[in-house]
Amino acid sequence: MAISKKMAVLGLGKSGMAAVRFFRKRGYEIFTSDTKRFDSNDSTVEELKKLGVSGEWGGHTEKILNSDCILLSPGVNPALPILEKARQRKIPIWPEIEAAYRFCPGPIIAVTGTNGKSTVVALVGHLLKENGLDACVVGNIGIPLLDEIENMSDHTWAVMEVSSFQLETIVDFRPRIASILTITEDHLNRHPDFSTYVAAKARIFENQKKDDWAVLNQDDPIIQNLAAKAKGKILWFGKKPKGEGVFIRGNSIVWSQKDGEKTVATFADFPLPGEHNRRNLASAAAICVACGLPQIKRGIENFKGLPHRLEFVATVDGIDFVDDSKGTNPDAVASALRTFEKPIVLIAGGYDKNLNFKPMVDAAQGRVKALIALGKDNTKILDVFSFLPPSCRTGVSDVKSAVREARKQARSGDLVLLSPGCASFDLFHSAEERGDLYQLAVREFSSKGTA
Ligand code: UMA
Repeated sequence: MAISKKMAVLGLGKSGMAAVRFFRKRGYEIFTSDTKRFDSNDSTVEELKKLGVSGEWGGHTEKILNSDCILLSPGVNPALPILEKARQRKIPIWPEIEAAYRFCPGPIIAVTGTNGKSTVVALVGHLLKENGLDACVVGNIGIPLLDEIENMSDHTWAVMEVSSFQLETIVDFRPRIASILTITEDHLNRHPDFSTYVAAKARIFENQKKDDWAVLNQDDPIIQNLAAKAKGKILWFGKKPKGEGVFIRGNSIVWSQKDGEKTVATFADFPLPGEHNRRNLASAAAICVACGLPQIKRGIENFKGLPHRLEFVATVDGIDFVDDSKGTNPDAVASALRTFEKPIVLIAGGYDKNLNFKPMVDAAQGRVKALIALGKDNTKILDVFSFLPPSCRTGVSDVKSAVREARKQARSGDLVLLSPGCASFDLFHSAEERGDLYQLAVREFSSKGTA
């Protein structure tokens, strides 16, 4: 199906604006719609004016139905009543990644999972480039594919992080390689239940053909169950080898096939800490194998981790401060906590996505000595950490207070870890802003001796 020339774009963040720029340049008539009330001098409005694009602010009205195709930004819930009307009128509704897929000149590697996907796509992109292939890293990591298409050729691998929000409304989106890394609870404020969330993730290989690859985590029972739906070839990765696949064996990652084993990579010089990062490298290696790179000769040692993911900030009075602001679900916090041997003062909390905190509370036992709850409403998180004495549980609603209180609880040799297990939208614009403010507060504290 060709894309219609009359398009409504819902949501004017990164994805929506990438779509507006891309399709306007190609002569499409575009109507934009956003729930936010933009000021007339807002830079988004200014850009739309320059592009000659009209729009409505403060809500999505029936005006969007006067189009032949509706493009959704990931943050827009496809269950909105106005979109139901669009479906009744048989107006196609596509996520931005569907449109991008149709214009993408090169093969797509799509990576999803509850945790690890940004690190894995960054790692795969880096390893492909270091080993002589052309690649660009795009998607939920923060760069819409539509923004990169003009820089790509048919030899460029689009290494794309895809979220459940982006996958839930795909139509023909077909990645050459689809990978699911982990599935645990997340985003239950948007998806009605866990099984709907899992079903959205599983759509990643729905349109694959028999020569495509599904690269799947063999250690995750939910992903094992989904494998029956894969239509392409399956390449397993994991810790406990069962059959053929790419597995962790001691300090190596090996590709095990019927006719023997080959070493794909070793962990010897891998700079990222933690068991979960070993799994991230194994899954990246498996994806590289599926791309036709059976041995990773370069790039492991010089991979820089991503900002706000176990990012070391400073040591102050013998206390290490670490920023894991992108740890936005309980499972991510559990992985972060298991990475360190030192006693931890944990800064956690924020916008609740209706998730069960049990994984982080289990991992916190014997590791976390004090909790600083950072959020607008700290009731739930303070409550689930009730195994700590009241003097070791403090609620705050700004980052400077969080750092100050954490410093009071910590002793030399301890570690202060910001790993919220929640979204940031109650107090911040984004997880990045939360992490940046934390790093600033730690640095101010280290220079002045006070937060
Ligand atoms: N909006 C509406 N109607 C709605 C909801 C939102 O008009 O019903 C408007 C908002 O007012 C705002 C705009 O939509 O103006 C924001 O759009 P968006 O939320 O889709 O955000 P983008 O800037 O387009 O960023 C999106 C992803 N955001 C979400 O999935 C919420 C980014 O992932 C992604 O990096 C970017 O596209 C590029 O692909 C962020 C994220 O939090 C990092 N992702 C979730 C996660 O990783 O946990 C899934």
